Amino acid sequence: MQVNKIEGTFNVTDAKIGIIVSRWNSFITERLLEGAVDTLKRHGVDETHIDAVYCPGSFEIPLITSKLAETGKYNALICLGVVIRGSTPHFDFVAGTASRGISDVMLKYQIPVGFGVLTTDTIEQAIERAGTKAGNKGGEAAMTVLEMISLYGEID
Ligand code: DLZ
Repeated sequence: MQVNKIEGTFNVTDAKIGIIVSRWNSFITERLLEGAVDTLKRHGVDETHIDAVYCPGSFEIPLITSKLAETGKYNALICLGVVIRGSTPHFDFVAGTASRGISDVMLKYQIPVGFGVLTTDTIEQAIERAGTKAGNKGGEAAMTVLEMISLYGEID
């Protein structure tokens, strides 16, 4: 194929990253944070260039993400939370507000935002996605923002 291929790399070592961490289900969100930070460090991001900002629950993630984006200090943001259907009667409101709000911030401020908010039926499924048998979604969100920072820089 003769197309001009434009794609990102994972080589953005000078990046400054803000991570928004929901304290609800914190024993899981802390594992997501470890996964995200570990992935960023493995790809050369200096730990001192990573800020972790804690908010009460996933419902509050969009507001804090928006505030951090507004500062202009970060190359990318990563949102980490856990919303469990079985234990959250208003699952759809919390999960829907978080996902819609996060994507709104991404588009409004033109900044890559990694979506590391788990939405699961059970707590076991959440644990599986936070560093046990289904990988670590915090780490995956970190990989995504590294690629997106690079890709975004390729497009003028
Ligand atoms: C209230 C609540 C409930 C029941 N469940 C969750 C959840 O599973 N995951 C989560 O991140 N947050 C939950 N919250 C808290 C809300 O996100 C929010 O912090 C409160 O409703 C206060 O605005």
